[in-house]
Amino acid sequence: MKNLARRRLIASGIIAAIGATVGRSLYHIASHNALIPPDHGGIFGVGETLTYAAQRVLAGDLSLAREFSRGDISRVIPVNGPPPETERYIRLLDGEFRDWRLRIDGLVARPMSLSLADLTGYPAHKQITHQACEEGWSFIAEWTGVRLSHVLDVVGIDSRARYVVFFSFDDFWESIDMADALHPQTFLAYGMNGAAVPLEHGAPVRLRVARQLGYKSVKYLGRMTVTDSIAGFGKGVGGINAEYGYSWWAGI
Ligand SMILES: Nc1nc2c(c(=O)[nH]1)N[C@H]1C(S)=C(S)[C@@H](COP(=O)(O)O)O[C@H]1N2
Ligand SMILES: [Mo]
Repeated sequence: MKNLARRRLIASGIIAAIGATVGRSLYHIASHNALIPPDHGGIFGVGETLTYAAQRVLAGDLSLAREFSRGDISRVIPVNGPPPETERYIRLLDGEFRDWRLRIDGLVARPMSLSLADLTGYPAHKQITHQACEEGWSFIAEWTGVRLSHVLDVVGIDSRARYVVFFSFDDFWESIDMADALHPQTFLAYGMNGAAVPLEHGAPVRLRVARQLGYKSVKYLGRMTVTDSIAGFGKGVGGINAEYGYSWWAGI
């Protein structure tokens, strides 16, 4: 009896503490734990911060996106936009991407330019995940690639690192925080459904961020940089999509 009563008291105390924390000062926690998203200043600013901070505090960094089986792979796969039309990209394509390199710089111990052979030489992983576009369509595909966390280990990230920013050959760019960058389902994908990533899906290498909407999965990667602040990139809101008013943190 006594024990049960005490346990109840402890439990209600904990619940009250959680309630007070979530209700009164999630914003406070957010600002003290680097949980303010880069697009917090816009009209949805407070909402963006609360969504992002609540997700990071309550769900943790390691929640997994659902993985599917081969039988679930979509037969029709939509494409978003044409491949890059720049001279540089067309030259790389003509050379079957032999001269393609992924440049990695910023807050890293060893800046590098990795070739496709470098990437395919690292431990390969597969995932069958769902990719959803903010416009309403989606598909399930099997992706093969190297975990971004492995590549970040190779280059050696600085303790000040807070974001990884990705740049493509078509002037598309996006960034993710370290929780997503180091997440086991965040991939640099060079294979799709058992073949090389098709041209229109981001050849030769695209990012896959399984826990966020499709627009975070940057295609036609050319460079990534590790940084402690994205204030200096574009309009400072963390990506081309956030510049157009979409959420920087696009968790699903
Ligand atoms: N470089 C680049 N990456 C991009 C895009 C783009 O236009 N350029 N579109 C994004 C959007 S809005 C979506 S929904 C997905 C679509 O991926 P898919 O074309 O393989 O279906 O890619 C994302 N990555
Ligand atoms: Mo999209």
